[in-house]
Amino acid sequence: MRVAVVKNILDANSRIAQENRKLFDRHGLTVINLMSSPGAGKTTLLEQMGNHFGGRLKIGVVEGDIQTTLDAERVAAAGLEAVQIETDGACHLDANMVQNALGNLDLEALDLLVVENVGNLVCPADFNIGEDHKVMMLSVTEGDDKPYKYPLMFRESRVLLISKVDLLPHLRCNIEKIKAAGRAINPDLVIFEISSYSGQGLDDWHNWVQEQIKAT
Ligand SMILES: Nc1nc2c(ncn2[C@@H]2O[C@H](COP(=O)(O)OP(=O)(O)O)[C@@H](O)[C@H]2O)c(=O)[nH]1
Ligand SMILES: [Mg+2]
Repeated sequence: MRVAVVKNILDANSRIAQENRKLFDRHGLTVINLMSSPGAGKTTLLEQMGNHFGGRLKIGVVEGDIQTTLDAERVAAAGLEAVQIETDGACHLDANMVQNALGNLDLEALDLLVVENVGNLVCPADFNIGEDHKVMMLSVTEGDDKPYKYPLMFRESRVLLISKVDLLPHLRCNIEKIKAAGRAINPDLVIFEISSYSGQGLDDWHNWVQEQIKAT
């Protein structure tokens, strides 16, 4: 009966995800679910977004980690309104965890909410949280074969951020191979090559984010 159990869990999750979605819509809030393996550079990018958007966009962040409040502290220091979920072992955020965290944010005051999911290239792709866009990050240090090995997240995502491109000269990573494999899995994938260190590609990413902000 394992199949039935899994189906029930996903059904319950999508019901709560719909509730989250209604709440986000009521507040005119754009929501991004940011996913990657541990260490791809999600929190560093959020710090960059804090610096870039400054007073112009009010950004909230839900941080998901198995343990610690370190990431929430980092993004709060960058001027973002942050709340931390400690999953205590769970490898992804589900809609219920996000719903419980939302009470700690002033949703009406926010323009954008970014949920930094637990570092994991597999499980988070299975769980809708009521987001508008799934955005995944793959750093060039992870290797150019990863779209083939972890296709679900590439299929589910609207955007692929290929991160840490400043490191390319030191690696044997073929970025064209990542892009071709990503597009073979998901022809609609929007791809940005970025570096939070050098700043390469961040303008294009910030422009894309700005375009997604709902008119209220
Ligand atoms: N070379 C390089 N390192 C980066 C970049 N972005 C993040 N890092 C480093 O990668 C490590 C993990 O970054 P972090 O943002 O915590 O990753 P997260 O686990 O996805 O949130 C840290 O040492 C960052 O300084 C980048 O664009 N280039
Ligand atoms: Mg992080």
